[in-house]
Amino acid sequence: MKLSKNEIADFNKSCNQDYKHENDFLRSKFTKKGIDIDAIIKKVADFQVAIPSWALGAGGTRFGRFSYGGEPATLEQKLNDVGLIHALTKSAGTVSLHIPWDIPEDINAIKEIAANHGIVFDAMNSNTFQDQPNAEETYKYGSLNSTDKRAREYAVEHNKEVIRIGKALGSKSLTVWLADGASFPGQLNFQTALKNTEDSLQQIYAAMPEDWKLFIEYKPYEPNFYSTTIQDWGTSFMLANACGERAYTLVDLGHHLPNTNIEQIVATLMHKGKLGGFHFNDSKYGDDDLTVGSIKPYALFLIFNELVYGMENNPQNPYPAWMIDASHNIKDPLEDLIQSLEAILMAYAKALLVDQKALKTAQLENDVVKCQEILQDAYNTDVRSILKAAREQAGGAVDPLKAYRAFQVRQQLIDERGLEVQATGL
Ligand code: PSV
Ligand code: MN
Ligand code: MN
Repeated sequence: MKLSKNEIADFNKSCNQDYKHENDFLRSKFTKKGIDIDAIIKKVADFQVAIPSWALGAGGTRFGRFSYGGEPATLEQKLNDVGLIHALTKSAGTVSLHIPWDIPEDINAIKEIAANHGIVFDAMNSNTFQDQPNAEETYKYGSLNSTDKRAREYAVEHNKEVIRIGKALGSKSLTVWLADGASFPGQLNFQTALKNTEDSLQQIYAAMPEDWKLFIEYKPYEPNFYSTTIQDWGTSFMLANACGERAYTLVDLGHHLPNTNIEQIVATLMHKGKLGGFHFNDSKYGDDDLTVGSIKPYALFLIFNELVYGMENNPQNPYPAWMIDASHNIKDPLEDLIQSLEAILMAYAKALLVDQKALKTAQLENDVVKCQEILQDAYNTDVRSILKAAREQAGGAVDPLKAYRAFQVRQQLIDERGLEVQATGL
């Protein structure tokens, strides 16, 4: 199914228009501080977040998986689902594929489907954390860090294949996340594992086209529970430096030990020009991959405050690649992704409302109370009217979740695809 512009425009007419008055109020309030609400509406409308192909079906835990029905079984169907989200929100104009789950049979046909939905291909993801059917080498004891040279070569070759597919699709970056590590003390020689990972990443980097970027993702634990070879931002940063200028660190919100100050990591990386990519999700305990903003929205705002500062003040840092890396066990995945996009844009809009001039003055005066007031004045502003105006201007739905339900999207997908299909993915 596809949602047309006219259907969405008609839906918008039926929506409550109060948000326009709310924006008038915000204009009068923030203009006094020199903050331009219309410029913020435009920035919010322009902000695009990649949807990962693996988040479109119901995820699961190791205890079970509960299908949602109408899930996409093929890459074509996954692109159609991203197209639906994009039509409604106008902020999901990119997709991130995972190889080999998403190997395109006909590259041109896939490109055409994406183009019809106004979607481009963001970072490609390689998968060396699972053995595929008929695999010649096993990743049971690691991939890029394996003690077995053939397994390392096999994993490097897989990444080269992902680059080849990505190049044909028009992608410009590769994200490497490794499960490599050890489950028990003594299993790995840490230094050898790190050296092998560095050598392998350098080979992958050398195979990338000159206009590509390499994103190195870190994570402290899971699936290995004693050590992970790329455990933290420092290790990722070091490896990125060892690869070269176009290698960067990728921050995934769920990949930190409890209470880590992620906003400070963001600031440090942007200062050094090395924040390449960002995966959004939320968590209470570990890498929970919950809906963005569902647990710690203030932390998300503080992170966005640093991202906005970095985007405005750090020309040495490239514009980061944004992606939602979430998993949906009991919610309709498309509804969950719409909620995530809303949370991301709210945090972004609030960060754009921070009175940077006043904050700088208060910081110089060491007026700690005022600093907090300035941040919380922005955070406590209801910005939903800004998001509505941004979507309306871009041709999306004023209220995408309401529209999704009004158009009975899930039921139509179930009618088209059936109840039992299962998407490939995490
Ligand atoms: C595993 O933790 C993970 O969620 C990483 O965050 C990757 O980005 C994703 O899987 C896909 O490989
Ligand atoms: Mn991730
Ligand atoms: Mn993860």
